[in-house]
Amino acid sequence: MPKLHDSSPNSLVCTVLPTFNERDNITPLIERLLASVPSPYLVLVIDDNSPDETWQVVADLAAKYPYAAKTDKTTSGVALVRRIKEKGLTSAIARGIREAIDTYGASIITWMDCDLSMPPEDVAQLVKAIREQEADVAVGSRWVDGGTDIAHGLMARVLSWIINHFAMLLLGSKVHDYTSGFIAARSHVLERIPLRGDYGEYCIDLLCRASRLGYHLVEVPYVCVPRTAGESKTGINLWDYLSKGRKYVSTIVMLWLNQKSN
Ligand SMILES: Nc1nc2c(ncn2[C@@H]2O[C@H](COP(=O)(O)OP(=O)(O)OP(=O)(O)O)[C@@H](O)[C@H]2O)c(=O)[nH]1
Ligand SMILES: [Mg+2]
Repeated sequence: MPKLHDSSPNSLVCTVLPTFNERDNITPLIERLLASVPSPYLVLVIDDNSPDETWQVVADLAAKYPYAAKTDKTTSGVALVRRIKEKGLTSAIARGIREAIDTYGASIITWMDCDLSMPPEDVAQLVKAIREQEADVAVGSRWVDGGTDIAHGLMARVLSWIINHFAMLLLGSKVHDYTSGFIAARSHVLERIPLRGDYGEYCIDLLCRASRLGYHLVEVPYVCVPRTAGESKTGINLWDYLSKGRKYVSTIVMLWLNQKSN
């Protein structure tokens, strides 16, 4: 499929939505995305056969808003990948990136949590940062002016502060929210830097490697708000946070030790 220049307003933007048991969040999330991100635009859900049948809700939305790029280049729509045998956040996003590029020819790819903690309307701001500030990667950031986190308690915010300051100390302070998970990037950047890891540590790894390769990273502030439906996959107690935090710390240390890693 021919690729239009990344910055062209006619080039395809694709938002990859990794879902596991997000039945009550997915419809408002997708409808708010479709209402706020300019066409041509594709919402691509990668669901890991959720027991709550999120995939069925998405299949209905894909029938209601079909993505018809082959016949109409100005269209917006929804598509679904239902994975039966695979599971995991990073591999789900990676699958979405691959489909977005290979199947649909997207030139800008974004992704986010599907718990409505990241305001869907802010995706348009990330895309704008890529198109208008000529960024290669736009990072939704809680920890720059205008951003904050009102979703998490003190313990989670303190741990996030410690991990992000540790990352800035060892990996550089071009980014203040290494664990954001709310990203837009040009496709060629993602083709060059495949995601690595199991969970949120892929984000630290991606942002560090993109920065080391000289890509232009910009941060766009966003306010992280509480999930109102469904359950957190990270959990809420100290043990859950420490077990995820341990992977984040080891990722930072490995990247620091392998300064030339990319
Ligand atoms: N496809 C897929 N998606 C997943 C998997 N695990 C988590 N997700 C999705 O990844 C996103 C992040 O999960 P959340 O439950 O928000 O967890 P979190 O952001 O780490 O934790 P909170 O800070 O409590 O929100 C959500 O959209 C989940 O549905 C998985 O194994 N497969
Ligand atoms: Mg979340």
